[in-house]
Amino acid sequence: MYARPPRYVDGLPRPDRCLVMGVVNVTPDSFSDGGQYFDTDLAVTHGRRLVAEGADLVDVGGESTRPGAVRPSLAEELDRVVPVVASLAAEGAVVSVDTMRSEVAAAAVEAGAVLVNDVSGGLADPAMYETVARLDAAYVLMHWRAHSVEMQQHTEYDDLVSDVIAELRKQLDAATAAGVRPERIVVDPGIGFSKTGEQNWDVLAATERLHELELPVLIATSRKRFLGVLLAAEDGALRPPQQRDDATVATTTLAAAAGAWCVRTHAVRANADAVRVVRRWAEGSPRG
Ligand code: PMM
Repeated sequence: MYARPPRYVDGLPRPDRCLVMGVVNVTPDSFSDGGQYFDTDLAVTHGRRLVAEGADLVDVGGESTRPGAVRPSLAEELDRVVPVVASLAAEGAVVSVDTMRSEVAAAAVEAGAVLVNDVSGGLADPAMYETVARLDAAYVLMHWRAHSVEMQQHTEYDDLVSDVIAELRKQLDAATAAGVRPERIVVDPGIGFSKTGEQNWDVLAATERLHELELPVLIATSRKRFLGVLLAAEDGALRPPQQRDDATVATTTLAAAAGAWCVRTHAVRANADAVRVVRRWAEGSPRG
């Protein structure tokens, strides 16, 4: 049994249970919602609904990171993300920005975001760590090896979980050397990023080992392909993304029980219920 990591991140909600981050993808090609929210007003309405359903944070992203995705330009990403962040933050939502670009991170924080969720963990943009340090924003640092077009060509590991932890540690050292405060950092093993379906399960099974890093852990499995493979039909057809939500609740429950600080999900309500069940279960009965 590993020690529990810190439960709190400076400046973010502290509900004494696993947090739920709701996903607001402002992209035309997101694999999991078919680009349904590629419009500022629709995205804001969706974010509002996620908050009403119990999201502790809403994660606004303008770049699809599904395998094979092509990057939008900086201007396009700014156009997609900043108005949505500004509207939701103005309404009191706790907003994170899902970006690998320091310019987008800075504009989003100026518009009211409090957390920079960088799936590249600082590796895609050499200015990211300095920017996050200057903004003094909270920062999700994810395990990452390459952009989406080629990430599935980088799935070689000597010892999967040890390598993921060692690579995260290297990214962390660089982030803190650039001035990011450790109290502001969350780590994420990057489910689906430079990992095969089987490797995703191996990383999830080792969630507690991530506590070696002594930082809060975020786990994002929602609607991902490896769930579609697990639940494939007899003819081999993958379970479609929109029908992976029940399985996502199961991974949320297990991640929360393994000490995750936060889960990132598309369908919020059921996951918000699940993390409350996990907290109550862990409390046990007063009789002990
Ligand atoms: N996965 C996606 C997007 N953002 N952020 C974090 N921290 N961790 C993830 O695993 C992650 C992420 C891809 O999923 P989506 O396209 O459904 O948003």
